[in-house]
Amino acid sequence: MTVEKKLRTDWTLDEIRAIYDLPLLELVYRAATVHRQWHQPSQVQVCTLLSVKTGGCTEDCSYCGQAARYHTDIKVKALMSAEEVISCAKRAQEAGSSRFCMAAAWREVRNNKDFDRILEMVAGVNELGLEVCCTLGMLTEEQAKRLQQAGLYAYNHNLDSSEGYYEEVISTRTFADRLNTINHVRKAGITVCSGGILGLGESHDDRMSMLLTLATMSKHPESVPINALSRVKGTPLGEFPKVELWDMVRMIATARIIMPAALVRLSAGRAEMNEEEQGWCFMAGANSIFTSESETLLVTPNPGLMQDKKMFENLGLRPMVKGGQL
Ligand code: SAM
Ligand code: DTB
Ligand code: SF4
Repeated sequence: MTVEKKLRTDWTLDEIRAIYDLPLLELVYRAATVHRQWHQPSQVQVCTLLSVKTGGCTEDCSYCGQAARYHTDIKVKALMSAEEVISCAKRAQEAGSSRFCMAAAWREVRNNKDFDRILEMVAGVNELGLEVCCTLGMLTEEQAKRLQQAGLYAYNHNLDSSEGYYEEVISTRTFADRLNTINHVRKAGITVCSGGILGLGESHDDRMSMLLTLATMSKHPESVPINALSRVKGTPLGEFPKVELWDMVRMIATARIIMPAALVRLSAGRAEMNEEEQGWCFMAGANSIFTSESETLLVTPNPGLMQDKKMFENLGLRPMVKGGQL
């Protein structure tokens, strides 16, 4: 039987709610079915994440250990050299990664020497044959174009939460600022990576509303990271409760059903999950993870490469090759 594969960008909140509120096992079954219609379920994209500039950020994102205003133990690290970053990307590729994401603790990109160095990194990583991604804060359309010309494949810019809850979490920029940057990225012909975080004190309605914003963009983001808050001592959310597994599973499954072609990335939070828990997330339609050589995402723990290798073996998963969709 051939299944009609159609992407919808006209979802309503009620339709999303009807999916999100399904009994959990029914929801997972439906998401796993959609996953199999659109993807090879044994393939998981491995995206290596590197913090190229760490800490000292001027923003007040209340979840983030890199915001200068909170008293955390994080060590500030200036922008790395292009050589260091490119050799890290080479090692990631040798370890089976097909995508490389460079993150900087910046509010926005400025047209200066640091940006020139980022462009050099993008070109170097692209030359290796990896999908290159960056997450550098806000961008103008002009800057997005320069990144595209240097070889940037994807830009990560998360909505983080719903429009309504946004100002409870961040006061130094707006939800509209976020959407503007995403539009600049789209206009420059770069693929969009955008998702959010669970565990910021938001309601289920906020989670559905964030999914609605993503799923009604004129084009769905090509990748959707779902992060569980990684709690950092000293931040306003440092003592918040751990996100429940079933909340992650529910969010991933709903994202998979409403944005079937996207790579849904099981992002922050894996260090606090065992293999069985992560297995549920893959069953619910997650098909990408972040890995890192340093066993940290940016400043919080992430499983090591050997641990992930063992998990892939146990779950019958293999790293996706570049551009690898059905
Ligand atoms: N500074 C840039 C920005 O905020 O757009 C890029 C880097 S920033 C660390 C990238 C994303 O990581 C944030 O948008 C947020 O979704 C996620 N993130 C940051 N801290 C997190 C935490 N403690 N737990 C989970 N996700 C987090
Ligand atoms: C995303 O959605 N998650 C990554 C990446 N994009 C840049 C970052 C997660 C950060 C987790 C907390 C930390 O280590 O700072
Ligand atoms: Fe800065 Fe990004 Fe952290 Fe916000 S999430 S404080 S913008 S590094």
